[in-house]
Amino acid sequence: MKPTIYLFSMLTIAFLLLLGGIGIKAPIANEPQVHTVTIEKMKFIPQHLTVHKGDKVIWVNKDFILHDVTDEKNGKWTSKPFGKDETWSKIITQDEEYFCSLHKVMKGTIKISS
Ligand SMILES: [Cu+2]
Repeated sequence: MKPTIYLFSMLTIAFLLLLGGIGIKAPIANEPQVHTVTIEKMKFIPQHLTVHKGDKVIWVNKDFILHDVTDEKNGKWTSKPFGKDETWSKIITQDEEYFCSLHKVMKGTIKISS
């Protein structure tokens, strides 16, 4: 290999590595976030949550009794009951109003921020 070709190859590789490095470190603007709602003392905390479309919400049950997370408007989705220290998650693509179908006073909302 001629020295000039060798040098050019090394520079190209270095440049590609640099690009790769930048690519890994650069924050991805629309990377989905994960939000946690704690279920404690018969409440969803926070009760009202704002997320970006495509974010994931994880509900964590800290009570000793079973709870669920159910679509309040038309019952389109439900977590089914889950117990202490168990979790359930959902990808949020629209505004949601939910409740615990076992304890209907427990309510929460999720709003998509624009
Ligand atoms: Cu409940």
